[in-house]
Amino acid sequence: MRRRAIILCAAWAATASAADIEIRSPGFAPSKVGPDGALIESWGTVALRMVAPEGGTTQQTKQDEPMPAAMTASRAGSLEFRQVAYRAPIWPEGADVIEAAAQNHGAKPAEAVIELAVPAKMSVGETVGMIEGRPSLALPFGLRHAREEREWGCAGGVTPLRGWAKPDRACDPAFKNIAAGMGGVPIRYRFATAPGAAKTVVLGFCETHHQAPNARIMIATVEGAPPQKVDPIARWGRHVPGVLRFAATDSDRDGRLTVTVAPDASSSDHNPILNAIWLFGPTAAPDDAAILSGDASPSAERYVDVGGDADQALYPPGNLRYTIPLLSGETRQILILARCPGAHTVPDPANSVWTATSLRKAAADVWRDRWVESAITPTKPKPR
Ligand SMILES: [Ca+2]
Ligand SMILES: [Ca+2]
Repeated sequence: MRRRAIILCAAWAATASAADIEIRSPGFAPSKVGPDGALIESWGTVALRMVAPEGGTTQQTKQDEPMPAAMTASRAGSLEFRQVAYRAPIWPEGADVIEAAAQNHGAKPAEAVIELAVPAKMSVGETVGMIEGRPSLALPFGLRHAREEREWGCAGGVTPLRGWAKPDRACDPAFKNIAAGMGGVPIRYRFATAPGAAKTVVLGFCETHHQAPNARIMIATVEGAPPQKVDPIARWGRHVPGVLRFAATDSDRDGRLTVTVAPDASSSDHNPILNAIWLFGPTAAPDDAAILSGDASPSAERYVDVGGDADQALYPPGNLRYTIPLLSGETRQILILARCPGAHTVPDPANSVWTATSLRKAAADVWRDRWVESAITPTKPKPR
């Protein structure tokens, strides 16, 4: 299946250049939109495609006003899938936007299946896709995608930092690599267990950046146990590895234990960190000294060097699919944002206030301002 998708993408790439449409904000480097509506970024290509019903036709037009945009529409049976791609000049460096809508023109209810094609190297979490540790794709928010989950892994959106921590004593090597939730993203892991199972979960921390307490304060939450607030400097000191223990239970009996480390509201540094995770049987957990030294790690049911080579994403790589039921005449919208040239990140839709309406208005406003400016300063070249 993936092989077929790669071949199709290659065919697009070979034929796309003649028809690519440029989108940009005034004075910024453009991105390209392929003939299927795909956003072609320096880090890879993302595309929304209606894959069911099959056998549709696609048409595309270029728009110059109120902002440069590519309009792509596919029709299959009674269903229409429309996309508008443009650059929104949002803080700090802009983002490329696809506003899409699936509409049922038929008299009966129908179902659209929309595929979000992403680069093979993209790690896709719950709200954001990462390329090389950088948020690069904001996923459609409020729409559930069908996802396979691995036995355990990180739910995504966080940045692994190799060798970030500098423990000042001999300890388990897992303390050195970390994951950081840049911009306040919670660090979340899930572990498969028997439904309702009890475990002892141990989280390892070692703070190396801050020197004084009250800088990085986090809330560690493990399913079935009371949350624990932790300020690693106050509790253990700088460069000192420490552990927190939790009596965990799969309290919602879904066969998964959820572990989350989030910034506390009082924290001036909003980026949570996590160094290591151990899972032991409920009564089999060794003492803290054995865990800190690394002696206990081989006997753990699960031992995670968070941010290390053997760490893994909860979700396997690959394209996402959204199944959208539509009543007669109904329209459902999908919004994705992609990291554009020169940008270092893309807003996380879980924390972002941007909507399709406000993004489109921001894009149109920046071009209208450019028109006004060129009208009162005739020596400046007019925007295309
Ligand atoms: Ca659970
Ligand atoms: Ca680690």
